[in-house]
Amino acid sequence: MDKSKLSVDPVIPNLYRKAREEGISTVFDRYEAQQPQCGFGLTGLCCRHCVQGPCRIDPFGEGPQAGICGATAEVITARNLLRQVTAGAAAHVDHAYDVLEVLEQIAQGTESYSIKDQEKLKQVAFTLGIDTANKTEQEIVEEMCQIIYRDFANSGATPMTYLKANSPRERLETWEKLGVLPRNPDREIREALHQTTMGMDADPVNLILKTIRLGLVDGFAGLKLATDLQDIIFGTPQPVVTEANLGVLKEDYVNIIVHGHVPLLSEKIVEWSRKLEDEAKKAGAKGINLAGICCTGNEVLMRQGVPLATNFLAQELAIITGAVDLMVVDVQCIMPSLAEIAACYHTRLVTTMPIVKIPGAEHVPFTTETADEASQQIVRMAIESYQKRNPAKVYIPREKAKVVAGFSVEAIVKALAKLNPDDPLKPLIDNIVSGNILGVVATVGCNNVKVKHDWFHIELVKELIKNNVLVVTTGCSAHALAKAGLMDPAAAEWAGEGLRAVLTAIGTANDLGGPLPPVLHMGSCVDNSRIGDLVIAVANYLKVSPKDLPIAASAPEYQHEKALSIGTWAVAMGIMTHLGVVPPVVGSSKVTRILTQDAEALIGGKFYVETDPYKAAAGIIEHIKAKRALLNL
Ligand code: XCC
Ligand code: SF4
Repeated sequence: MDKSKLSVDPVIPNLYRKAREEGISTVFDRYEAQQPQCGFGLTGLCCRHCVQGPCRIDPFGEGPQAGICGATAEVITARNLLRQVTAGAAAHVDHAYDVLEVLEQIAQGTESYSIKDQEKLKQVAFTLGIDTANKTEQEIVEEMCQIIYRDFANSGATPMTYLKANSPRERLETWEKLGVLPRNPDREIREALHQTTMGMDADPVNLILKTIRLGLVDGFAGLKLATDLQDIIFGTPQPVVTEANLGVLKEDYVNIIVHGHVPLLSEKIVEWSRKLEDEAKKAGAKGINLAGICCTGNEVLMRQGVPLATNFLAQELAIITGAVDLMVVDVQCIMPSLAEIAACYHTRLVTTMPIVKIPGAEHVPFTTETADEASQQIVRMAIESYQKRNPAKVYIPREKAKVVAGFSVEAIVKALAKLNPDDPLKPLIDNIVSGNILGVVATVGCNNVKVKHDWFHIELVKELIKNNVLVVTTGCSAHALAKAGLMDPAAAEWAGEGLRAVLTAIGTANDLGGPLPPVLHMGSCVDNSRIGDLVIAVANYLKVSPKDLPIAASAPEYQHEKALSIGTWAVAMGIMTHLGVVPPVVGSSKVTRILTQDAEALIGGKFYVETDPYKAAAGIIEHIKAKRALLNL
């Protein structure tokens, strides 16, 4: 494959060449081998929901217009989308549930984890209506777990408590009117799978409404729940200074990469890497160097300042450096190819979860009970592995960028409070009103090999900040922007005049000796809930609905089903959500029209599909201006 087409990340071409020279194929090569990809799949017109199929609908109207059972293009595409969104929601809810179980174990006295953020505990307790006066920490945690477990046990029609407690009234009313308020999240996931089996729902509108409901399941029983509980256990992020890109690997250190999503594992690896530093030194290394890939990378970056190694699409190339002594993974976005590639080097690949095993990898079971033991074992495995590193196979790129990150809502409010201690949101709102900040856009989501790696994220964001749009970011989008230097305060130079003035004012008030970066890193993909919280806070302040704000979301290079469910949640929140990759629904013009047009009148948000970053930026800016006009700004 032509190297210049792969990525805009400067480390990729050399590593890709190294892989080729060593006879290793990567995601880029396998993508090429898949061409041309199936047009029925691309447009969502293939159904395999029963064994009479697969059935395919001819998008050009010449061949079959119905599956064997009679399902039409609109039924098949809507059903497929609902299944994808349900899978995405299931991944996040399962993630949150794992953290919930640990919170319960903390109340029961486990020694593996503890409560790090009492403040957040109280704040979440308050939202859930728990009276914290005269109660011990343990009692509060116990009561909190009971309330949350009740959501999962609820067998009736009562909407999820966690959603009700965290949503603005106007949104709740809109969702109720549409009949999309979720009940027990597990039940919604089960029902959606049932609803999409053969011979069930054949009404595309009903299927799309269910899709929105599953988006809300993700937003509140997945994202919001996971983030809140993780903050309680591991602390709420505060600004950190660190670095991003594979240049953070170090030649004379034991290099450990954490990859996956749930901080239950990665936080422990951070802890034990620090504690076992001396053992690494005894083994001849200068110490232990940790770096992160994908969202678990974001989690330990936000809370521990651990540098980012790289994002989704370059996970294999991290191993190709020959300098990774061990990569430990938990769940989600882990390419099965890693084992085969690690086998070409001294790199040890370690899986830890019962639902993620990869032939060729070593498996160290990780549970709350074994957390410390397993983490020590893994770090020691890395130290052993370091001694087997083959210097002849090592190539560590030099590139890395400075990163200022850690912008939880709490951190943003704290920074703004330096400008106005009594009314911290006011400076932000005033600057939006005055037009210094035209609007706010969240760029989120993955890399997708169909898009030149990181290119869409970076080009879109450069256009936005140039036009005074403040950008907040999470996920692999955050990695892309970090690597491109957009989280270096110096990048404020690329911002328009109004935005730059605001960033400088906040930076100066906080004694940063310069501006804030124009792109604020708000965390992992579950941390999209932080963006939701910020949106709700601003909307409440202005006494409007989130749907009225001059804001938008964008997933420029998304690939995962989780991105589809997050996007659906954002639309349900009333936010226009741009997609840079065409979703597999265009086989039905009706389904496409509902998602990209009609949805707006129903719920305030809609999807906006545009595969050109410059046109997308223009479209988003136009949307923001229209929203400003409606608010008389
Ligand atoms: Fe995975 Fe979360 Fe997508 Fe990156 S952004 S490819 S989901 S790691 Ni979440
Ligand atoms: Fe074909 Fe209908 Fe079976 Fe789908 S459910 S595979 S459209 S017969």
